Amino acid sequence: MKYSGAQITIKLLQMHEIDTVIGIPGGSNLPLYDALYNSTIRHILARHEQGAGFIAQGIARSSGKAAVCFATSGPGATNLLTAIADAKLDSVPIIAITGQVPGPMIGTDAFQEVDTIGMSMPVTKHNFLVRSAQELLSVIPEAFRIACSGRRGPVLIDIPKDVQQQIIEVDFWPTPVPCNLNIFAHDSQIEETVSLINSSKRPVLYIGGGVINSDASGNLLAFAQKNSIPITSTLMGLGAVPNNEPLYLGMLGMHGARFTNKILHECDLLLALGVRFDDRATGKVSHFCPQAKIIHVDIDKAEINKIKSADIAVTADVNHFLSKLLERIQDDSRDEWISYINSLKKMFPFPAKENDNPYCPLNIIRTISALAQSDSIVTTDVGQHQMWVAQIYPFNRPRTFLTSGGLGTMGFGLPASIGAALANPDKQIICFTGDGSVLMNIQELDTIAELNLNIKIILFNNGHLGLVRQQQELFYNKNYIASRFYSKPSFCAIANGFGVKAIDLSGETKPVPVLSSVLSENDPCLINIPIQETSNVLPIVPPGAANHEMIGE
Ligand SMILES: Cc1ncc(C[n+]2csc(CCOP(=O)(O)OP(=O)(O)O)c2C)c(N)n1
Repeated sequence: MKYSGAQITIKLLQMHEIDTVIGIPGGSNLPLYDALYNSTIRHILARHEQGAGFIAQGIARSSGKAAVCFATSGPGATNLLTAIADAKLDSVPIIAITGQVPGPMIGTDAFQEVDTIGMSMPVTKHNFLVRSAQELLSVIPEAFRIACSGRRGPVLIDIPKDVQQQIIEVDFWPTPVPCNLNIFAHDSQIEETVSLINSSKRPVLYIGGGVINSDASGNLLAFAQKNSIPITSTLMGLGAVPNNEPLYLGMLGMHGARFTNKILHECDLLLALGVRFDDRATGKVSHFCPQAKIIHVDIDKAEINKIKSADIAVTADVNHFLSKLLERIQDDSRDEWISYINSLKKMFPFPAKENDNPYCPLNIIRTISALAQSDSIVTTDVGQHQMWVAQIYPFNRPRTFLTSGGLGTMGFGLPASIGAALANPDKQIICFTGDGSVLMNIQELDTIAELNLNIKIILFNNGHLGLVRQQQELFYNKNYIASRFYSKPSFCAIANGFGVKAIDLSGETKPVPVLSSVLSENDPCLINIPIQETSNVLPIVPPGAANHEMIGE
């Protein structure tokens, strides 16, 4: 039977179980949209391609499966780039399909022509410029295989318009290729690890996004509990360990609790699983865990020995590694180490001072988490609100905290919440954002209104780019420049303008009943919450300092 390149693309997406595509049409990808018209795939019209990329990320991060976004050539493709770079740094499998000017016009500065391949090369795991409709039959399955195998990541497929329109006879359809996660440790590495653990008196598990990506939470917990090893998590690993687990130490690093960083400073063995020793986690790297031997396990060989040399370096799937370790590790209660840790927790509690102001940021987050459905998915933007959520929200399950970790992209939260809602239609989505970040993709309120999604946007309104203001206060002699908003936009009026309900808590002395009522409803709502501009995220590791030198409460 005869098919156009566009029809081949759409049929292959269906064969890869893609039921939703997010994007914006334009001249160079209209044949793809025309093929989509006759398919069962649902199309979500984003209001900006960056929004489309983050909506796709929301689907991929919350489901663990690849998600697809579309953009036209030129500005459509450039608008996607930030979301693609963000996916690269956080290992998120998205497939970005861009239209390109027809093959014969490539390189002529044609209308809406940019070198999408050249620009996306450093921010994708892989990219393809498709030269013929026939090539699509191998490129699309290969794109899915690459995005989901090993360390996941974004793949871009640039399809010139003439390739989308080319008609060919297709007699044979390729079957989807299974993703390859079968990267296993050698038995000798497991034995060496067991022996290091047995000889350690003060071990700590340092876990990251790799634990979530390899679905290793169950084995991680069983292993940690069997041998009584405390666990600390990076921003990307939050949710992998239930918050109420006694062995859990919370997040480490720049805004971790003081006791967590102290414990790491004193540990004699660091089991680093699915982490990349990011500077936000390690602080001054030469001073990170100075007394510890290091076992580093990651599916990406390039991460091993990149920042910190490992005593045992293992390129492997973390879940498989933990399952083997669990078989061989002995029961141990580590009474001395655990009671020392408990004494440190008491000596340096987090938060240092309790505060009964309902508008204190940590209290707002506590209130929301108590009122939200227990299986809610949380997204954040980037700034102080993101760090407060990371510090205190009681995450209990993997894939319930979606945040821009590596790239730290303001504008992530709102569109990512749309993706989470699309992939989890029965769940409530809570998006914590700031008055700076929300403006960066505020147009997606229109998408939320159109789809009537169960998203609650919790806007921490401090009239500032809060995290920048905080840095200027603490490290730039209070030279406040470009961190204050002198305008006072009505975010409620803006939300209403898009058709989204909104509530303003300014002047509300009893916010809890109001929040309780709003969170019990199923439609979208923006909640504007005034917070003091002087609230800071503490404690904090000053730039260039070691984690144990953190300052603040
Ligand atoms: C796209 C982008 N531009 C700039 C920054 C630098 N930056 C980091 S946090 C921040 C302020 C965020 O302000 P807001 O969203 O209001 O959150 P708050 O810190 O007040 O909670 C800025 C400008 C960034 N992370 N992303």
